[in-house]
Order: sequence, then C-alpha cells, then structure tokens
Amino acid sequence: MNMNVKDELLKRLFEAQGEPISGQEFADEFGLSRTAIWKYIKEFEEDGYEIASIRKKGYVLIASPDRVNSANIQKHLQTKTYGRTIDYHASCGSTQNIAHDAAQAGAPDGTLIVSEEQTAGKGRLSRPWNSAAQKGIWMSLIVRPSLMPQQAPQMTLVAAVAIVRAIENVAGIEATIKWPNDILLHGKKMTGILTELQSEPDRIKAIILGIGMNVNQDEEDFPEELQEIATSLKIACGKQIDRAKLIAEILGFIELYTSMYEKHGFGPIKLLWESYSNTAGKRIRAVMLNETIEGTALGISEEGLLELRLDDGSVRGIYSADIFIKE
Ligand code: BT5
Repeated sequence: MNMNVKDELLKRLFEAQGEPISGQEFADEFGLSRTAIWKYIKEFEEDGYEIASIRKKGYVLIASPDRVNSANIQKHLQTKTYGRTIDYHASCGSTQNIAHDAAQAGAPDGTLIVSEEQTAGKGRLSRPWNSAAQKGIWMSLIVRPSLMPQQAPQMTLVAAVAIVRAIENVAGIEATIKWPNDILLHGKKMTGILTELQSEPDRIKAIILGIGMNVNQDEEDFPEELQEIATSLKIACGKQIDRAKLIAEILGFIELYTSMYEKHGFGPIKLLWESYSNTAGKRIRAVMLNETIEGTALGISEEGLLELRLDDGSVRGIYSADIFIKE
C-alpha cells in the first residue's frame, strides 16, 4: 500500500510539470502525516531526484535521474494493460526469476519486472548475460495471452519485431533480427530475448518474456570477451537514449502485436518478421544440442521454425539453435 502512495506522489510531481504539489493536501488525501510525505521526498532525493521545497506552496520536481522506475516509464506509456503494474529494482539477481515467482503468485497480465542492474542475468541454456548498472534495459514481462502452449515460442518473434519497431521510433535507426532471439546493429548483438513458459498441457498460464538490451554503453563498458560481438544503441546511433521511453515504446508494440497474433494468427507477424530479418537466403550453420547442420535459410514457417534447405535438397525446420551466418 505505502509503496503505491510513494509511486503516486512521484507521478503527481511529474504531472505537475514544474508547479508545486502541496504536501499537506497530498497527506490529507491519503490519510498520512506531513512527515511521511517529507520522508518520501527525502527518499526521492537519495535516488537522485532534485526537488525544491517552496514555503507555503509545496514540492517542485526540478530534475529526475535517468532511471527506469515506474513513474518514468508510465509517463510515456500508451498501453491498456502491459506495464500498468511495474515492479522496479535498483539491483537484483535476475528479473526472469522474480517474474517466474510473481507469475506463479498470480501477477496480472502485463506485469513488468525491471531492474537497473542484474548480478546473475541469464541467457538461453543458463549462459551469463552481462547487465551493467543503468546502462541497459533488463526486464521481464509477464503475459497471459489466449494462445496454445505450442504457440509460445513464436512470442520471441513477436517481441523481436516489437523491439525493432520501438528502436526505429526512439533512435531512428533500423536494426535487424537474427533468428531466433537476437537483435543486431551493424552485425553485432544489441539485444537478446529469453522466452520462458509456465503451462498446463493445453493452456498457457504465463509467458515470461525476458529482454536484455544494451542501450547506453560505450565500447569500454563491455567486458573484453564481449567487445567483438556486442554493441549498444548509443554506439550505433551516437546519442544517449531515454531508456524509460524506449521501454514504454516496446511495451506498446508488444501489446499491439500480441493481440494481432491472438486475433489473426501468426501470418501478419511472420511477414513483419521477415522484412526485418537478415537470415533468409543466407548460408547458415545451425548448432543444436545434439547436432550441427548446414544449409540455406528459406525463411520461417507458420509455426515460427527456421526452415533450412540442406545440401541434399531436403528441407528441415529448426526449433531452437545457435545460428552462424556464413557470408
Ligand atoms: C539471450 O541468450 O540472448 C537472452 C538474453 C536475455 C537477457 C534478459 S535480461 C532480462 C531477463 N533476465 C535475465 O536473467 N535474462 C533476461 P543467448 O542467445 O543464450 O545469448 C547469450 C550469449 O550472449 C552469452 O553467452 C554471451 O556470449 C552473449 N552476451 C552476454 N551478455 C551480453 C550482452 N550484454 N550483450 C550482447 N551479448 C551478450
């Protein structure tokens, strides 16, 4: 309860756009003491907000830090459901783990878990995911779409298309999608998606869409082993990006495309996806858990599988693999 009042206070400070908010009136409205309000203001200041206290008038928000907290995200948000409940962390192990617990405990559709940094961020097959403080977007979105469990892997492709569109809108550059879960800029990985499922045999309970995006890193912010393969939005477009705005934009597109998928099937998403993908027509090596195969990428199937034409002319659909594109 108190957490919500604190969020509400921050939201009002934003919405006042430089006008003072009366501490007394806010305290009365929520049945709190003025001291409680003053304590919240002090906590905001500790978080990096600059707030002026004007005698007899109230509190004015002067400047806000670059944080991906709910007030900063929600001021840009245009969705119905996604991102309307936000669980914000200054630091955590993995937003994905928090989201799994929250989903199991009944968190509503569209709940977002977001953190400034992750100390144990993970990729597919539990590979480590580098998640530097305040530089990227490390978030997990809980969605409960009306889809069958076998349609869940395609949500990775839904998210990928949404992310490319959002990047276009916020940074003005076009990224490419590398099947299944990478977004690339200038051939280097800028975003990874981890889609996990909580399901019954014939019903999805929740899909946890884990999204890790390098946004404001400079090259030297990456550990040496990633410098060759990773890039950030800032490196590619040359300017600092408002992460909260980018998150709001991504949530908007994921909401739009998820409902498109629910209503019209995978066809429209497949078309969009193919227009952003760098894979079709290329010679590819696909490394799977038990085997490695080579062939020419044809595109994706209605089920979201990557279709490869092998050298003997046969066509293979691939569910999941690490893809190496041979130029
Ligand atoms: C992925 O796995 O690309 C999925 C990454 C999902 C991360 C998000 S962050 C929010 C949520 N919470 C989590 O704990 N996870 C999700 P995969 O395709 O397996 O790629 C992993 C590989 O990418 C690693 O083995 C590294 O080589 C490389 N890598 C690690 N950190 C990276 C980074 N920040 N940028 C680019 N590449 C990275």
